[in-house]
Amino acid sequence: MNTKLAVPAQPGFSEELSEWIEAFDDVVVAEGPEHGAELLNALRQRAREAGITTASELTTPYLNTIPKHEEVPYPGDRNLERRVESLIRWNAMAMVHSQNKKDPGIGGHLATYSSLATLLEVGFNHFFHATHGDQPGDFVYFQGHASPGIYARAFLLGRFDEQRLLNFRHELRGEPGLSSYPHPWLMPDFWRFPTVSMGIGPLNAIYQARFMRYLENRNLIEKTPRKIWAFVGDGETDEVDTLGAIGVASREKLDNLVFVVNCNLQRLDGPVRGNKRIIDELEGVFRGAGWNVIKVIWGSDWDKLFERDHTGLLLKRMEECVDGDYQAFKAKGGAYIRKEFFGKYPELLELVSDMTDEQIWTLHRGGHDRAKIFNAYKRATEHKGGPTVILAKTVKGYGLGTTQSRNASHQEKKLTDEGLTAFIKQFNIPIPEDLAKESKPYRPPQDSPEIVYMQERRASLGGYMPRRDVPELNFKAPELDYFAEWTAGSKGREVSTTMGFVSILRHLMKDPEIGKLIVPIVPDEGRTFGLESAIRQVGIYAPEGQKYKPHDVDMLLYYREEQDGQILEEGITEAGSMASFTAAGTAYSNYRIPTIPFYMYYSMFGFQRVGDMIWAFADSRGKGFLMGGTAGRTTMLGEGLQHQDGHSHVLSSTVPTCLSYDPAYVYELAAILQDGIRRMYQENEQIFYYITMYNEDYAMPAMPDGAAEGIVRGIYKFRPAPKGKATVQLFGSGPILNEVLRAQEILSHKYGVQSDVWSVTSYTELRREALTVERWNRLHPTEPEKTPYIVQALNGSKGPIIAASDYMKSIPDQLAPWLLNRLVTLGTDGFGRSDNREHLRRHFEVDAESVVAATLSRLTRDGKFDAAKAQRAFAEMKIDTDAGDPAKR
Ligand SMILES: Cc1ncc(C[n+]2csc(CCOP(=O)(O)OP(=O)(O)O)c2C)c(N)n1
Ligand SMILES: [Mg+2]
Repeated sequence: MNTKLAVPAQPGFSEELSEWIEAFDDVVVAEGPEHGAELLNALRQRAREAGITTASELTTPYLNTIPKHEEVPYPGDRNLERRVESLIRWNAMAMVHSQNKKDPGIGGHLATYSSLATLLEVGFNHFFHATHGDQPGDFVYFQGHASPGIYARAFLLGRFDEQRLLNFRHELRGEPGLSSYPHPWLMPDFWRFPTVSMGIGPLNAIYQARFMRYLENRNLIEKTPRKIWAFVGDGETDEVDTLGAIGVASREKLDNLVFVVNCNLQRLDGPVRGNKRIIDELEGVFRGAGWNVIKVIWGSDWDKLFERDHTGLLLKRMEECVDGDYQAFKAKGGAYIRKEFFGKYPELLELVSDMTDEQIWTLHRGGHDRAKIFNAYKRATEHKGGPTVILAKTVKGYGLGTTQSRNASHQEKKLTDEGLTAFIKQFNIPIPEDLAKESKPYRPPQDSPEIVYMQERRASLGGYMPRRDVPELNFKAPELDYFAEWTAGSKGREVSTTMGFVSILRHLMKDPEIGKLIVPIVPDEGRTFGLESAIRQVGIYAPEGQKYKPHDVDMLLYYREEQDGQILEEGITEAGSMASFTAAGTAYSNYRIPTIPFYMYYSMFGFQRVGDMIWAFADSRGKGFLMGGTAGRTTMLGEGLQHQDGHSHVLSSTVPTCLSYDPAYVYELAAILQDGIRRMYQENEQIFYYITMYNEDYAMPAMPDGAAEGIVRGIYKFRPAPKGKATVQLFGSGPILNEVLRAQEILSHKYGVQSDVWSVTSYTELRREALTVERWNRLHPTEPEKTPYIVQALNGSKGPIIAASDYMKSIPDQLAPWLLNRLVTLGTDGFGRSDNREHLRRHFEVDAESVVAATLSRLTRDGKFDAAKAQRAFAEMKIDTDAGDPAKR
């Protein structure tokens, strides 16, 4: 076929089709490739109108998305920026290297940052705004393993001195250190976002972008052009968390979001997609999800080769190679590339015949080329109507000599002496060889052109980054009497703690001061928790409003979606909901708006499902309330093994800043919420709450006088023995408190045993307090001993303690060290079952009769109760003493 296009068409088309192709070629030659694209789009649209289906392509040729002729010139001083970058590279490498020399095994990474450096530098010099006027600026989620480069940059800017740099991973030596990875908990004025658990960064970034829009649409913050940048590893994209929510970003048109995937083609063990090309795969995935995709594959030095190649073979060869080949090219040098890549076709060999092996080896990938990166970032920031992903091809371990592009690159922490001296030569670091071998950090004087340039660039973008704000909140929490309606009890009406919570939440949302700050979050479980009225009250956030007429519009509680709706109805995604909770729970710092999130969810699908995100939330110094609904292994009836949660309190106890509560009554809940809002937002404590809520209805008593302190500390006496002095103490939590109260009656009336009943709202907080006191006592053996609260509370109480919980026995057992062999625990260890509460509680041995049986059994062993009577009591209560252990069934 005769064509004027440089690339010949594949042979084998019929004569008629060849004519069509020729006509197309003519259009492209005469009017340019854009016109060719327009023509195709028009044809595709026409086909659609005619009902003709064509397979649409999600991938484009293995080339840069932005063609050379559309590039704008680079605005920065390339020479100076290259020198700055080299200095950062040196210091990042030097700090990791020297730490591992003096402290073998301390770790750190060289190869991630070395692949990412230019991608970050273009951002730092030209894009990452620290502020937008008086508003906070862009947010950047850095790849966690690239932290050495971020520290090295801060060092050059004078934000850290050399000693601090050399305290990388030495955080416990009486001097300020540098944390291994981005941890706001450890460096609260530096890092904003913990990213190092792969997948959490990109997921949180998407929901951060969405939350920013939420705050704008609700007029809580100004609309600004600020962006959220997430730097993501190509290996990291295998985490479901990384790609699982990309549809949210396009659906909500988040053009404030830019992903940069650092496609260095490698992960920890080896290639990400040895047999394929990760960039093609990601292009298809993101484009399919509606993202704007910009590929930055080839550096400017390839442009000349493309210009000279009139055969189309260069692209053909590029598309024949897979990532395993590309990795080998960068590991094995120019001669190898000449032979294996260009050598496949004589025409390609000819193309590079005037280049040395060295020149071939250093042909750059797009992710190491400032101009290409700049153009991609520019397009990304100007793109309207949706998120952008930049797929940048880089070299893992770039510039690290024999460490470059090897399967083992990720784990390398040191260079050889030769490697160090080669490094200073390659990157032109002006230090003598002997200091190079000591891997001495190097910072030129503050008035050197490099540092002046860096400072000037950052000043023009509003200041240093990363940086985390720690603003004054000036927040006044409501007093307890604000919750009087709920501390007064339900006057005999049977309600659940969940219903009580929802009515408190609605009350809070109506508050003229703090109402607007409340952020209710729910993963398609609103009806489960009775949120219909709240939906009607404040609406569901929907950036496009409600474009349809809801079928239930005539009803009082219709499904109301609003552009400024307050409820984040996330759909079935606990991970997405947790990401929203994270954005809202850290807004006090990120946006200087102390939003108070309440995330209500099925307690079973919380800590065990998104526990790592909750850990990151704590690291982020997040605040707010996790409300674990449908809680309790025996209270959540009917749903069986996968739904009945009897262990989330075990998991929540592992998070240092999480305060866990298991209230029985609405007044307890009110007291905990009041105290929580006060501590987090008024006292500015860096804590958050996990509170379980149940769906069992019963009459809510009024708050006993003086109970408030005990409720928030974890225990108070709810009902003393009915007749005379108690010889037994009964502990109950959540709805099991009612079983315990029934047990108290049975024990008194039937068996003449008197007991006090205590409500234990938090075993975990009681244990933490006791541990703190115990530690103090241990460290101060000469001072008078202090007494833990649990011991003080029980002072003077008599007899064994029978503790019953809808959670595992290990929850009450947390207090065993302070209860001196008095404690007998009943809990719900084992897999759940589908049945009603009565049967479930009998099965798990936490019903009133089981509490009575446990009490009589213990008294019998203590010689305080007659054995034959105990046996009769067991029979009366139909206790099956041969039943299998529920913990093992
Ligand atoms: C959830 C999780 N799993 C595993 C790791 C351990 N890990 C750290 S870095 C890494 C490889 C990263 O590869 P990639 O995402 O491609 O980043 P690169 O370093 O290549 O830029 C792994 C497996 C982790 N940090 N988090
Ligand atoms: Mg990688």
